[in-house]
Amino acid sequence: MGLLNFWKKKDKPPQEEAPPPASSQEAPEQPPAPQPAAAPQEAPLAGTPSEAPGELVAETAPSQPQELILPAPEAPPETSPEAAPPPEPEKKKGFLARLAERLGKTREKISGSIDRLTLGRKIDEELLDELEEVLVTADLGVKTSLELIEGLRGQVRRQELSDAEALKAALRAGMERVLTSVAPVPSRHNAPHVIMVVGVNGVGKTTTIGKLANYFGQQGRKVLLGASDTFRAAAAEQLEIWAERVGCPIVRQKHGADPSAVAYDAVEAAQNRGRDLVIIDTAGRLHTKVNLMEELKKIHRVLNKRLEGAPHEVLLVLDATTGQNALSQAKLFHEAVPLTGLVLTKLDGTAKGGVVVAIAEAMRLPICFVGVGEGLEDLRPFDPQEFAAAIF
Ligand SMILES: Nc1nc2c(ncn2[C@@H]2O[C@H](COP(=O)(O)OP(=O)(O)OP(=O)(O)O)[C@@H](O)[C@H]2O)c(=O)[nH]1
Ligand SMILES: [Mg+2]
Repeated sequence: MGLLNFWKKKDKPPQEEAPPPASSQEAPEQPPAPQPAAAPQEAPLAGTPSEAPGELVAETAPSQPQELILPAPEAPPETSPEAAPPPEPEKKKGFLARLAERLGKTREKISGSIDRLTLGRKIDEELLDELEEVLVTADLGVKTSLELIEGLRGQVRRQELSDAEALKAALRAGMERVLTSVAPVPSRHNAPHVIMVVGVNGVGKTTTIGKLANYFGQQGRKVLLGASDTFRAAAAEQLEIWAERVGCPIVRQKHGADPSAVAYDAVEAAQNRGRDLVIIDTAGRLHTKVNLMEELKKIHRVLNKRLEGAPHEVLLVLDATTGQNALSQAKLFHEAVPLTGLVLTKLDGTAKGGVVVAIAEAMRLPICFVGVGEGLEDLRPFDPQEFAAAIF
C-alpha cells in the first residue's frame, strides 16, 4: 500500500472516447466514436496562444471499467498481527522479488554490513555507533541515522537484541515507522485529474510518466499526456514514443513553444475528450536556476486558470543515485511549486537507496512511487513495508 490517495472512488462509468478536437493535426488511427456531451469550449486564457493547438495522437488501448483508488493512504505503523494480509496477486510477488533484487546494492550495504559488524560480537553501544556510520554511508542522512540508532539504544540496554537478525528486525521496524509517518495528502475529486511532473535534468521524469500512464491505464484511467518539455530537442518525441507504447493520446506543440500553453491545451483536450487523467511532462531544470523555476510556477498558474484546483498533484522525480543532493532539490522545488509527493527513480543500481528514508523524514512528503528500471512495468506505488523488506 502506498502513501498517497490520488483519487476517491470513481463514480462515473467510463465514457466512450470522443474524437479529437477539430484542431488536431493528426488523423486518429481508428474511426471516431460518437461524441458525448463535450465540455463547452472556453475562451482562451489571456496570454495563452490557444490558436497553436497541441497535436493529438490517437490512442489505441481500450480502457477498462475499473475503479482506481491508488496509491492508497498509508496504514498505521502498528498493524495488528491478527489482521490477515490480503492475498497477493502473482504480479505483485514478481515485483517484490524484482524489487529485492534491484535493491541488492542498498541491501548489501545495510544488511550485509550488519552481518559483518555483528559477527562474533556482542550487540552493545559501541556496535551501535559503528552501525550509525553504516546507515549514514547508505545515505540515510545523519539525522535519520541518529534517530534510528537512538531508537535502538533502549533495546540494546535491555539486552533485547541478541543477534544480527533481532537487530535487523528492530532497525527495519524503525525505518517503516519513519516512512509511514508522513502525512497523506487529502484526496481531491476533480475531472480531469492533473498531475504535473517536475525535477532536475535526467532524473527520469519522462520515463516515469510513461510508466505512470501504463500503470493508470491498466487501472482503467483514461490518460492523456501533455508534452510541456518544449525546451529539449526531441523531448516531445520521447514522450510520444511512450504514449504510443501505452496507447494514450498526447498533446504537444513545436519545439520552443510556451510550455504553459501546452499544459493549458492538454487540460482542454482532456476535457473535450473525456479523459480523466492528465500527466504533464516538464523540462528538466536545475533547482538553483531562478528563471527556470519561475517558468515552472507559470505552468502551475496557467493550469490552475484552466481548471480550478489543477494541478492536483505535483510530483517531484528524484534520482536515488544522487544521494543527499536530492534533499536540496526537494527543498527548492517545493519552494517554487507546492509538491504533493515524490517519485524516486533508479533505485536499481545504487547503494544509496537509504536516501528514501532521509527524504521522507526531512520533507514530510509521501513517496508515491519508486522506479527500479527502465521498463514499462518498473514502477511501483511505494510501500514502506515492502521497501524495508526488500532491504533486509
Ligand atoms: N536504471 C534506471 N534507469 C532509469 C529509471 N528511470 C529512468 N531511467 C533512465 O534515466 C535516463 C533519463 O530518463 P528520462 O526519463 O529521459 O529523464 P528526464 O528527467 O525526463 O530527463 P530530461 O527531460 O532531460 O530532464 C534514461 O536513460 C532512462 O531510461 C529507473 O528507475 N532505473
Ligand atoms: Mg524528460
